[in-house]
Amino acid sequence: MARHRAARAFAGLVAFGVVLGVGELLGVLIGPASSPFYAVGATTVDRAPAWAREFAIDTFGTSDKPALFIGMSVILAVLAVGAGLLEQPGRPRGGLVILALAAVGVYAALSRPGATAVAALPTVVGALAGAALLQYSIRLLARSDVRDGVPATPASGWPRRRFLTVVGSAAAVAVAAGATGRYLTDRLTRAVEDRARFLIPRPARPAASVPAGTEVTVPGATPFLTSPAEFYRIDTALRVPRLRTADWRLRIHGMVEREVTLTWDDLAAFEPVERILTLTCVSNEVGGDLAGNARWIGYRMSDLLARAGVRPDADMLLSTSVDGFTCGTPVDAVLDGRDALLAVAMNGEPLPFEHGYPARQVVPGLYGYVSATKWVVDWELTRFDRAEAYWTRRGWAEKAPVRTASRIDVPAAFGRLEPGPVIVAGTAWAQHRGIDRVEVRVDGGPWNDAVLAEEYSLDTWRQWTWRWDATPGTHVLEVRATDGEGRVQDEQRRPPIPDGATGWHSRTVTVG
Ligand SMILES: Nc1nc2c(c(=O)[nH]1)N[C@H]1C(S)=C(S)[C@@H](COP(=O)(O)O)O[C@H]1N2
Ligand SMILES: [Mo]
Repeated sequence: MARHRAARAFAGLVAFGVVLGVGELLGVLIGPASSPFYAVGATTVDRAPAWAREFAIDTFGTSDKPALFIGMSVILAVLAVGAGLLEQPGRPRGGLVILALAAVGVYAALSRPGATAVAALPTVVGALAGAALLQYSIRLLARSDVRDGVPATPASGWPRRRFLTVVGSAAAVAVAAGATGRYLTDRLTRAVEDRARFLIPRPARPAASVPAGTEVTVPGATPFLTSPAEFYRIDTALRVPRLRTADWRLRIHGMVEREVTLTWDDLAAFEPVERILTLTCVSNEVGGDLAGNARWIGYRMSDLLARAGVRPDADMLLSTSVDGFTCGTPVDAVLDGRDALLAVAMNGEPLPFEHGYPARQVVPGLYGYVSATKWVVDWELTRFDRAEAYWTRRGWAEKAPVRTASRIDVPAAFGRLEPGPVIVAGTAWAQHRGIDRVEVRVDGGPWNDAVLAEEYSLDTWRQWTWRWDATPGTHVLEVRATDGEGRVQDEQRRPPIPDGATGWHSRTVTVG
């Protein structure tokens, strides 16, 4: 049995494929969160320490999920090859590897939000099928070596052919089961059709128009409105939830006068509004691009909450998404008259699935992790001294107003410029306080006032330009903003954890 290394490795890979494929297909019946691959990935994301999340976002950005999937696949492939090489007729040591991993899968599936005992089933059935296949195929391989006590000759090739047929068909079945599982999960939810038929509510008045001069016209500058393709995406969802409006509910409960559950049709009773609002992520590094500005249509969160009647001693709105993510927003911020929205449309379209279809929150002035729950289905009125939200439990601040930030977008980093006049351009934000001043300096020299673009509102970012007479040499450009309350952006360099990065953005350019 020292022979056939490649064949045994292949048998191991196929056995693992069977575990995952069968798990995926059974997951259709029991719920997509019960498929072992998904459950382990999602639990990894939820259990990851804060530094790991920052590392993933810094390294892979919005591709952090594909990166996790690839990482998991590589680890599984190595283990699968190992299991294949370990397995022996009558001694299913590879099968034990499969069962040990299945225990991890079962644990993960059972710890998904709302999981019941049946969530273990896809993993258990898949693992038994995989382990059985591995033992059977290794026996076939052994028989191709020795038949009736006589060493194999080329003539005794039938068990080997049998091995190839069995393992080959199992591979095909595993791939088909996995693909069918994924396809059915998407089809059964019918969310794509639902979104295609979605009727965007029409606000009586559109958002205030964007005055000329809000957007700077320098090539390479950040557009005032972010296109959906450019809008950053940050969330913990390994599979984007696919929720139909017909299945959507918003349950408002906890410290309220009367509990209410709103259906999608109930929303029609509320007044739709349209607003342009800038959303930013606490994980954004100084100079980073985890910020976007969009045109949102939705309902005032305060209108919806009035239905339930918020009791005066509640200070936290704990919102939960359909996949179990939670967010704690100060009740004050939702009720103080700012445009805190339950948004249902973004840039004239139903929300993209990745951005929260069919409904998500947008609250000006607060980082996304404490305010912007996507796929939101539950609002509990509670208190900060009683409840803790997803990221707070993982070491992030319980409250997180957006910090004043500014960024140089043009010229590009480490660009080469001609001496003479150069337009430096960028953006700055301090949502709900506004930007009153932006200054730029060169090589640590005196600060120069940048020209501010037109202010759209306190809740949106503000573009700026500054004309620089560039002289030959290598130079460092730095920027800082002052918010609408007269406070200058914090110079001290701090990492995003626990409540947002601080420090001035700088860019090095070479002239001449
Ligand atoms: N359900 C859910 N909502 C969520 C998150 C999440 O992980 N799950 N992440 C939040 C964070 S950290 C941010 S910054 C914003 C990002 O919104 P976007 O992906 O639409 O840009 O969504 C927030 N809402
Ligand atoms: Mo975020």
